[in-house]
Amino acid sequence: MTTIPNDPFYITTPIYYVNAKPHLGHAYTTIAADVARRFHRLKGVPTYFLTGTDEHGDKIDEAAKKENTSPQEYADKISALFKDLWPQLNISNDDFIRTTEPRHKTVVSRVLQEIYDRGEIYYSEYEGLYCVGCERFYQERELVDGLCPDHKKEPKRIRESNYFFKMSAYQNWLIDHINQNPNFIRPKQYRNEVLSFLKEPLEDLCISRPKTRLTWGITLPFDENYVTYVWFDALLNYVSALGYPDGDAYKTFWPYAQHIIAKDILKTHAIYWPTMMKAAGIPLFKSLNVHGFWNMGDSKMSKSLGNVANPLSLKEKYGVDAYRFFLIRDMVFGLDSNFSEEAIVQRINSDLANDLGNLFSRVIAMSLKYFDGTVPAWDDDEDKAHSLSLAVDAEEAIRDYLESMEVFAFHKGLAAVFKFIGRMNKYVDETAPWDLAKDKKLEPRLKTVMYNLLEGLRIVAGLISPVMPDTSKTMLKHLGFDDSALEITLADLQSWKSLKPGSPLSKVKALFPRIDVKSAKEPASETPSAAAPVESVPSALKTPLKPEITFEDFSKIDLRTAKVIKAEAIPKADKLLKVTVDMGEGVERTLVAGISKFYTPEDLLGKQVIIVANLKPAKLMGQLSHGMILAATDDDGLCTATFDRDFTPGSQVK
Ligand code: ME8
Repeated sequence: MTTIPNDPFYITTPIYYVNAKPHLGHAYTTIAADVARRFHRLKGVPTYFLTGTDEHGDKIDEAAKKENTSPQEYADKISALFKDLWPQLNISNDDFIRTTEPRHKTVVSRVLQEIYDRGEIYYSEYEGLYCVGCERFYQERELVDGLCPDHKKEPKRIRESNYFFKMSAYQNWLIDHINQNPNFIRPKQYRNEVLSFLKEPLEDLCISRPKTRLTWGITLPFDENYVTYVWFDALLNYVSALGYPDGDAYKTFWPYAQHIIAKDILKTHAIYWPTMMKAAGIPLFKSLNVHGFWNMGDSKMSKSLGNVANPLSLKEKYGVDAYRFFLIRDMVFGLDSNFSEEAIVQRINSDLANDLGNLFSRVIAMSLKYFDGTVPAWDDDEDKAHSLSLAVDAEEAIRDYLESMEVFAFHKGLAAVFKFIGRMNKYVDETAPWDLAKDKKLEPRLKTVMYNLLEGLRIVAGLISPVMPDTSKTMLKHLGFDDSALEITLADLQSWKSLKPGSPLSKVKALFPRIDVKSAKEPASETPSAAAPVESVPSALKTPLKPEITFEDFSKIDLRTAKVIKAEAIPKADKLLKVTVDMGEGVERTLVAGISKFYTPEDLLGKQVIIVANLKPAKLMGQLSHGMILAATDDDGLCTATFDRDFTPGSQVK
C-alpha cells in the first residue's frame, strides 16, 4: 500500500510555445496539473501551481515574421490567449511566467554564468543536424528514416561555432540517480525509455545560437554575440518563477517540485534539465510525470498538423466540469488516447448523467418527499445491521482514490469514485426506500438508509472536487452546506457520519442533463491556420449552448404574439394552468402551461405572450394543448416572455 505523504506540493506544466493558439492537448496537461494541485489542497498541504509561456527562439521568430510583426508583440498576443483561457477552464494557477519577463531573464543569466564559472561550458565548432520544430540538434540514431520523429521533417545540416555544456560528463551520475529514485520519472515505461537512451553515449549540449542567425533570445552573460538556446532558457522557468535562489516560494516549494509533461518533451526534461541543475548546484525536482498524446484519427493532435480541437468551444458545448471530467477520466495517464466528440457524449451520458446525476436527484428527491426537507437522523440499531451501511465501501473508495491520485493515476482515482457511486445505485435498489416508506414501523430503517446515501454523496462531492470543483460545490449546497463550508478537506471525508441530521436539503435540477448523441456530430474541432490566434469568447452560461442550427431550421418554428383572455387551474395538476389566448385567428386557442408555481390565473389575464404556434398538439392531464408559451427560468424561478407595448395578436415573432 502506498503511504500518502503530507509534504508541500509544487506542480508545473510545460510553458507553452507562443507560436500558435492553445488546443485540447495544452488544456489536458493544464487541467491535469490543476487536478493534482486541488487534490493536494484537499489533503490540506501547502500547494503552489505554475504555468506560463515559452517565448524565445527560432519558432517564435519565424511565426512573428509570417505575421509581419515583432516577436515581442507576437508573443504578447498569443501569451494572452493562454493566460485568458485558464480561468475559463477553472485552472487555479498561482503564477503565470513568461520567459520574456526580467525576473526570468535574470535567473537564466545567473545560472549560465554559474555553470560557465564552474568550467562546465566550452566553446567549439560544431556541425550537426538541426530540427527547427524541436529547436535542437539531433543525433543520427535519433532520426526515423532520416526524419525528425516528431515533425516528420528532414533536419538541416548546420556548421557553426557555439558554446557547449558538458552534458556527457553527467551521464553516469544521471543513470545512478534514476536507478536510485524510482519515482523520478513515472509512469515506469518512460523511466525505462530514458534509461535505455542513456545506454548509448550522451553528447554535449549546444547551448547558444549566434546572433548572426537568431537574435530573439537571452544574450549569453559571457559572450554578447550569442543568445541562449531556447531550452536552456525555458527549463529554468521552473525555478525563476519561485524567485531562485533566495525567494521564499523557492525555499518553501522547490524541494517538493513535480512536473507534468507529455512524452514529446521527455528527453529535455529527463536529461537536459537534471544535468543542468546538477552543474549549477540546484537540487533536483522530485518527480517528472509523463502523459501520452491526445490523438485525432491516427496522428497526434498538434498545431503543425492542424488537427486540433478547440478547448473553449468544447467547454461551451458541454460545460467546464463535464469537459474536465472527460479528459481526466478517458486518458489513462501515460498512454495515448483518441479524441472524439462521441466519446465525450458517451462519458457524460453514462457516468455523469446516469450514474452520478440520477443518483443525486433521486436521493435528494426521496429525502425531500419522506422527511421534512432535512437530513434524517440514522438509527443506531438499524445502522449496526452491517448490510445497511455504506461506510466500508466509502472507506475502500477513499483508500483506492488516494493511492491513485498521489501517483497521478487520475483515471484510476475517478474509477474508484465511480465504483462507489455504482455501489450506491445498487444500494438504492437493494434497500428500496419507496417500499420502506409505505410502512410506518420501518421508518427508522428508512431514515438510516437515506442518511447513508446522503452521507455517501457528501463523500462523492469531496472526492470529485479536484476534477469537478463546481459540481462538488453544487452538490454540497443541496446537501445543506452553507457557502462558507464548500471547500471540503480529506479529514472531513475520512470521518463517516459528518453530515449533520437536520441540515436543510434542497431540490435539484439535473446535475448533468443527458446529451442528444446527434449533437456530437456538430464538430467543435477546427483546422487552424498556423499562428492565427482567434479571439476567445468568455461565457458564464450555466447550460451549454445547443449545437448550431441553420436559419432554415429556425424558420420551421412559427412564433406568434397572443393575449391571455382566460386562465384557470387544472384539478389535481399542481403545476399546470389551462390558458386561453387570442392569437388573432378568429377563434380562441387553449394551451396548457406548467407555470402555476409562478403565476396565478389572475396574474396572466391580459398578458401578452409568445406562443410556439405550430407545435404538435399534446394532451396534458386530460387537456389538449395547442402550442406552448415561451418562458425563461433562472435560480429565482420562471418568467414569461412579453412585449413592452400593446401588440397585435397573431403577429409573427422572428
Ligand atoms: O514543448 N496531447 O511547448 P508546446 C497531449 N515550450 N498533450 C499535448 C498535445 C497532445 N496532442 N499537444 C501538446 C513546448 N500537448 C515547450 C515546453 S517547458 C520548459 C517548454 C501538451 O507548446 C503537452 O503537455 O509544444 C506537451 O508536452 C506540451 O503541450 C508541449 O507544448
